[in-house]
Parts: sequence; structure tokens; C-alpha cells
Amino acid sequence: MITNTELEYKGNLFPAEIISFKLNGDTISFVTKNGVRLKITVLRDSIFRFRYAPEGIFENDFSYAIDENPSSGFNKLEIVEDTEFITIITKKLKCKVARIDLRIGMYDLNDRVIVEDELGFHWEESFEFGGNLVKMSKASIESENFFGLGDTPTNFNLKGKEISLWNTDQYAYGKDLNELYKAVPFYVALHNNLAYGVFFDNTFKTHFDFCKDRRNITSFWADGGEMNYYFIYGPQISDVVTSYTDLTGKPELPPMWALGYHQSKWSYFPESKVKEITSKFRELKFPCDAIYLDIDYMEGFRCFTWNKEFFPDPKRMVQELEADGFKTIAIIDPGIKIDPEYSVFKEALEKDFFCKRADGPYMRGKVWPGECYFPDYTNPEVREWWADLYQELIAEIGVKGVWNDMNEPAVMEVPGKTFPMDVRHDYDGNPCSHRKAHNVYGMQMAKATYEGVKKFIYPKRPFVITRANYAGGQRYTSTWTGDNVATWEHLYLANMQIQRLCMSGMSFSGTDIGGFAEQPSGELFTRWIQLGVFHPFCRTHSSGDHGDQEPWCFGEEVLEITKKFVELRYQLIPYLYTAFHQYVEDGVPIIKPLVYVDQEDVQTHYRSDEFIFGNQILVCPIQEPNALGRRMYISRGKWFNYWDDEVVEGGKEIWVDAPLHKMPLYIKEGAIIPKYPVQQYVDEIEIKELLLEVYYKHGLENSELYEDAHDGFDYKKGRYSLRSFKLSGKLQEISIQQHKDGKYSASYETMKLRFHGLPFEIKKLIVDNEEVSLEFLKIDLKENSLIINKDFNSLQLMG
Ligand code: MIG
Repeated sequence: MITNTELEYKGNLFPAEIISFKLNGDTISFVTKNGVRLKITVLRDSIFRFRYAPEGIFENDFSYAIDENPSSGFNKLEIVEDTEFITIITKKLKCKVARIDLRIGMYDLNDRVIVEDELGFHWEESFEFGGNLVKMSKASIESENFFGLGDTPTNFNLKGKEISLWNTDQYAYGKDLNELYKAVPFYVALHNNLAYGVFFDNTFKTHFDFCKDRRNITSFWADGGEMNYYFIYGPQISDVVTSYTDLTGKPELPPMWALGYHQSKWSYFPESKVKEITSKFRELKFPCDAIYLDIDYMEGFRCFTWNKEFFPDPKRMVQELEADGFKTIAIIDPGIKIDPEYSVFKEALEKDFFCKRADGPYMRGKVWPGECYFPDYTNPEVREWWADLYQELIAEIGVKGVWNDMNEPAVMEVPGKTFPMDVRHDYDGNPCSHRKAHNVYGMQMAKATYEGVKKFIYPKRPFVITRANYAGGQRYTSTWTGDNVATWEHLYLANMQIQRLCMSGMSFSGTDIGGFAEQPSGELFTRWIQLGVFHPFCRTHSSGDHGDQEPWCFGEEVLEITKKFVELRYQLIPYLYTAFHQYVEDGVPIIKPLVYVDQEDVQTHYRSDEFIFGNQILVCPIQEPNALGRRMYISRGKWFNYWDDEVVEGGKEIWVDAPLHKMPLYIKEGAIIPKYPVQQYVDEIEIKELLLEVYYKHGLENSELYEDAHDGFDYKKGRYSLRSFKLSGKLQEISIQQHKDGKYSASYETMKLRFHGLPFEIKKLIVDNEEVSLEFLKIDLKENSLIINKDFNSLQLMG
């Protein structure tokens, strides 16, 4: 058993006193009397990397997680020595290394403790596998709280939890289950208004204990590999999260249509069924952009084939769907059916691309096609081959996105539900067993898929979604939370998991709306759509074993309400797209837990139902049956109730009415929220005028609007438009300054500004410093709106 309890103390080994140290460029190397080495690398003034080698020998320095070009460079690196410590000082941090035992303490420049090692680095020899179980323990400060760790299905605040990360196919998982589909060994800690992060870049099974075993100790450890972690200082959570996302990489922008509503089921077939579903969306005028083909489209579950009985002419079907605004997404699993007649199997066998057991036989396992072999995606040649397999699907048939499933990897009917640990992997030229490659297998499959889809869809943008992933995998793919269940508890988990993924660098994520297993009531489905339209990825999916789950299957009322919410999502697409831009450019999570936006307010440390969608919309789902409303916490500041414009002062809990057709939504005062008209799918219509909902504030507020061609890569060459708005309100006046960057010009010429909460009647207008008549801007005093050229520099309204 590996835990960090004092009882285990005996089996552990520790570094002895430091005998020498040396600074070389950005790295300080220490050697202890018993031969332990520690390398501390200063990446930035606020980011330190720690690597320990118990026997003094470091592994080849290779990481799947770290981005090729994270920002780096620091302003200062100074070393100060005294009798007890060797202290490394940067522009933001002090790192004290104890001479006597190599323990680390991190402090800010005012000598405030950020975090100090308890036992610090220690290890246990692994007789069975060789190497060591590598461990770290740190003292936790009384008020410390913890967030992060990918898709973990538990309370948002991780204090008091012990969690391990080992990608596992967990059908119908429950709350507090350990080891779900993804491994993101990154957490954020917060105490005394100081936030820091730890990214433990180790792909073996990793474990985290947040003050559970011992009330004041946090520890993390791994079953093998190196103690190799990054310490990321804030002091704001937002600094930690954006730095982590920069370190592990940001994705490209998805095509705008991927922000629309997606409909899926296991499975829609044959072709007539697919068409029946898509036609129904159009007939009911329920917006939808994507339709999914689950495993039954294939011939005997063989990847890259089509069942010709169900889909006689896939190319024609996909084209017809496209003409109706539907993008077709097809599933591809890792298991390749053992079938000497099957070209993909034959090729992989010839090229020696399948995973093998330690003694040479192929890794054989049962999945949907029956007995399968599995490509080793950790081999770059295999990834290249896999990428090329997408040619027909994407370039010829016209499929627009690929869905990778079962890539934990999942194997049926075996203990552990995955490969045996002796399976060998290339690991990009660092050969290893499955113990080390397991947690990155799905990520590397998704990477190969991303490269393939991108190659064949170019000059358009690829869309990929995966179930399994590892830290950094956000560079290639979006994700969903796997096989959840149609229960109210799962609706709560959906909310926790997506906020957590957003904190963990993986913003483009969503859940199976309505639940994958079992069937939701109309009420649960409605509440789930209401939450789902505020998740970056918005898809209904279900197992199909328990009845239909299209929005029209629950009666008139549910259809009407869910349609209104999906329409709202489509209206908010320019707002959401702007949030995607901020994520892709700066690593800013698309949705933000309250603690992310206001960590100083201790109320937020445990308030997790509420979150901020983008920067200015406060959302709180209804997570209980028969609710007519709920109590919710309103973040500090003033907010407009979305439904009736009533202004509330935050920093307190209030009761909010929310009968079935409503959910609590608040807009930050001073916000300028861009809206498109309702469309049945993205780019159905050319936008003739952009609507800006302007919320009055006595004071200042900034908003942004990012636009580009909605697809393609021209945005990377400057063909985008980034508008920033500065709103400033006084008692009898409101003014908006606009600044535009970028070479792209949107299709519309004018904007309609609709003002909410103006405390005066508009009597005077000034545009770009010249007074104009009210008629000139087609002012409508009833709805307080006016129409203005999109490129105005400044606008002033006066009472
Ligand atoms: O063993 O492809 O999570 O979304 O519909 C089940 C069939 C395999 C699991 C995925 C689910 C998908 C299903 N898959």
C-alpha cells in the first residue's frame, strides 16, 4: 500500500544533506550526501520546475504535456546562501532549499509562506517493477482549499478528498468515484488570498491527498517515473490557470459551427433514421449544427468502413445533410478487428504498428468488433499512418469531425478494463510499459486524429472530440465526460466536472445532456439543456437503450422550453466565440467558477453551483426536481436579472424564481453582450446587423467582441476583428468608446444597441464627438435602442 501516513514512514527513503550545488543557466542542480539529485529550473519568475533523481540519474527529459513553445524567461535569478538554506530569488518568488534534507519552501517577496514541504520528496523502491514510487508531501495551511484535477466527479472543492488518476472506462459512474476517463494531474491551491498551482507531470498512475489522511498535509505520489512537478505561483487563481494552460498548450479556434447544438445517440441508423432526425429539427425549427454517427455506421465495427446496407452511399448522405446545415461527425475507436481481409488490420500488421506484450505476442483484447489489436499511438509513425487513414472519411465523404471513444484504452471482460501492464509502447522513442503509457494512450490517439482531420479538412478547421485525455491534450481536441446517468445527482456532477475541466486547461468540454444511461424525465432533460447551453460543448447523447432523447420526445412544453434555451445559445454565439478567442489566445477558461473571479470573497471557496459563462454572465442551474426557484449566491458587484432587468447587489445569497421555463441568469452591470439573430445552424443567414445588449453601470466596465471568418486559418494572419468597448456611466450620461484591432470586417454594417437600466431618458446623442439628432440613429425610446455604424469610435447618450 502506498499512502503518505506516518505508519508508512518506515518504508520510505529520504534525501540526506546537500553536499554541493551549481547554477547553470536557468537550472540549479543539487547533490545530496546519499546521491540524490534535484534540479530546479526557473521557467518564469513565477514558475519553477522540480525534478528529483533518487539514485542521481535523470530520465530522458520528455513530456507529452508540455507545449513546444510555452512562454518563458524571467527577470531575475539570484542565489543567496546562509547556514541553513540556499535561497533562489526571482522577481516574484523566493524558493528556500534546506541544506540538511533538501526540503523546499516557497515564499512571496514579503516572506509570506505560499507552501512548505512537510516530508518533502521521499520515495519507496519498487521491487516488482523497478524504479521507485515517488512521493511528495507538503504542509497545508489551515484555511487552504483545492481545485482542479480534470474530470474528477466530486465536489468542486477538493479539500478532504483522496483522488487517483488512471484513465478508465466507467460506464454509469457515480459521485466520488476515483479514476475516470481523463488524467490531468494539476491542482490549484488557495489560502490567505494567495493561489498557486502544482502540475505533477507524471503519466503513471498518480495519487493526490488533500488533507484527507492527515488533516494538515497535502501529498501527491506516483506508481513510477520521476518526481517531476511544476510549481506555478499566482497570487490570483487566474494567473495560475492561464500559466498552466500556457505551459501545456492552447488549442486553435474550433470552427464556429462546433459551438452550435449537437445531437447524438447510440446509434442513429440506417440513413433514413438519420434523415428523419435531422428533418425533424428543421421542421420544428429547433437549431442544430451537428449529427453524430455512433459505432453502428461501420461494417462489423471495423473503423474506416461503412455498413453499406444501412448507408449505401455515405458521400451523398453527408452532402445532403450538409446542404441542410448538418455537419456529420463519425466515431472512431482504437480497437482494430483481427481480420486478415480487413485492410486497416493488414496494413498495421505489416507495418508492425500494433501494441505487443512484453514477450512479443500482440496485445489482444475484446471490444465492439470482437477480438482486436490496438495501434500504438505513442509511436510517431503509427500516428502518421493513423492520420492518413482519415483521407476517405474526411476528404472524400465529407465528414466534418471525428469522435474518439474507448481510448482509455477500454477492453471488455477483463479485470482492470484495460491493457495488462506488461504491454510495450514506443512512447516517442522512450520505450516503456503500459504503466507509463496508459494515461497518454487516448491523448496520442486524439493527437493522431486531430492531425489527420486537419490535413484533410484544410483549409477549414478540424473538429475532434475524445473521451480519454491527459494534461495538454486540449491542444488537439474537445472532450465530454463519458457515460453519465440520467439522474439529478449527475446534473450536479455535470456542473462540477465542466467547471473543473475549465480550470484544468480543457475548456472545450461538455456532458451527455440528459444523461447517457437511463432515461431522464422531461423536467430533468429541460434542466439539463438549460445548463448545457452554457457549457462550451453542447450535445445531447444517450445510449439508446432506454428510449429516445431528442428534444421533442418529452412533450410540447419541454420542446418549447428547450428550444428557447438552444435559441438563446445561438443568439449568444458571438459572445461565446469571444470567450473561445480569450481561451485560445490567453488560456482563459471559457466558464469560470466563482472562486476564479473573486477569490478574495471566502464565500466563493465552497460556492460551486454558480459560475460565470464567459466574463459577464452569471449562471446557476436548477439541480432539483419540482423547483420553482432556488437560493443562490450572487457574486460581488451589481447584476441585472436576465429575465426582467431587475438589478441586485451581490455578495449575498438570494432567492431566485425559476419555474421550469426559466433558470437563474444574471448579467454583470456595464456589460455589452453581442447577439446574433436565432439561426437554425451557424451561418444559415448572413448577419445584417449585430445586436449589442448594453447594461448600464454607474462606473466603468470593459467588454470585448471577437469575430473572424468563422472557419479557416486566416485569423492567424491577422484577418480577425477584435473590438473592445469601454463603457462609462454617470447619473445623466452613458458613453461607449470602441477600439478595433485586426483586418477582418464583418458582413454587417450596423449595430443595434439596446440599453438596459438607463436611469434617464435619452435627450442628446454625440457620435465621434459630434452631436447628432435622435432620428439620425433611429432611436426607439420604448426599447431604448438605436442603430449605429459598426465602426463608431465613441458614442455618448445624455439625459
Ligand atoms: O461501450 O460507441 O462513452 O458515448 O455511445 C460503449 C458506443 C461505447 C461509450 C461512449 C458512448 C458511446 C458508446 N461507447
